[in-house]
Amino acid sequence: MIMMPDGIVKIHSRMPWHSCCEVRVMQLHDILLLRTSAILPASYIHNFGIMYAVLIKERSTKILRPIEKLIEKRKEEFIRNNLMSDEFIDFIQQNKKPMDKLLSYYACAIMEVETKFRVLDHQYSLEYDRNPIEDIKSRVKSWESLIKKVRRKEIPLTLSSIEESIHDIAGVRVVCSFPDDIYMLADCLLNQDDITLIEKKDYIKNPKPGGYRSLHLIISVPIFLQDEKRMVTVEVQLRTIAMDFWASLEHKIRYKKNIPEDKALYLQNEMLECAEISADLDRRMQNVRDVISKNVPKEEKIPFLGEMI
Ligand code: 0O2
Repeated sequence: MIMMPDGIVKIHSRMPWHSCCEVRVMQLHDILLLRTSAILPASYIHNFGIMYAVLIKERSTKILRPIEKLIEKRKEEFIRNNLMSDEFIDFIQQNKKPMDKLLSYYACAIMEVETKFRVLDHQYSLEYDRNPIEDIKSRVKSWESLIKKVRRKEIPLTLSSIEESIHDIAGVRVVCSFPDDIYMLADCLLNQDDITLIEKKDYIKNPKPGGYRSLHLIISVPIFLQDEKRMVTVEVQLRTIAMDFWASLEHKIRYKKNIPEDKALYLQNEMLECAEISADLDRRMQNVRDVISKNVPKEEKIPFLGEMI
């Protein structure tokens, strides 16, 4: 069912509803009473399977109340019988601790990767008197979005398959000053002998169709526990301030679900154009910096930590 402007509801269906003049569309939280404005010819409906109806905003309390009560009752029964059952409570108790443990490994891996970037930023600022990193934002994927991804990708609900198949449970986002800094930092990270590159996606050289730009690295990093060394997967996203600005706003807009169909295309084109403008801004800022750094004499190299001893 698609909500059109001016209250028209477009229903895609193969049902021979042409004979009805009243259609009830039931949703869990809402019941809409629809009435066709005109009975369409049967051939039209059979050929295209589409019927237009006018949404009448009247709600018949007589019909709604008993149905709403019934839905509430069913919901309560479901929760009581399934979510509050002994079996379900046992399942949660058995899996919660291993799951919490697994997520804590990802939190440790984030600390390792963040430290690596902070060390690089520190060294760079000592050597070149500027910081290539503007900001580092990290997160362990929330339970909710992890479960959603497991469901979407039809991954078996076991810890080992979650660990194997989902690579962005730990995410580190590094916001850089200039595009060149992205590749410089990525090379420095990947040259470290404890880092293994699993996958590289360069959405800067090959932006996504919507305009998204970032360099994604899926890496494996060791964490050292009391009596074991574990390799943990981390997704590193490297982007400039301009790329981050665009992606953050696009993310917010994308999750606004009620964008009317006629505006969606306009917004898509606008976002694509904004992505081009911000990429151009990055190129120009990079160029300005290159011009300045070529004209300014290189400062005397300051020894870094180990070199001073
Ligand atoms: P969140 O909330 O940031 O975690 P995947 O689904 O990860 O297995 P995919 O789609 O190939 O497979 O991964 P990709 O393309 O590397 O994208 C993963 C992440 O990149 C996303 O995570 C976003 O953070 C970011 N991303 C990718 N495309 C876009 C985009 O078009 N716009 C924005 N704003 N971000 C994007 P999640 O899990 O989608 O979301």
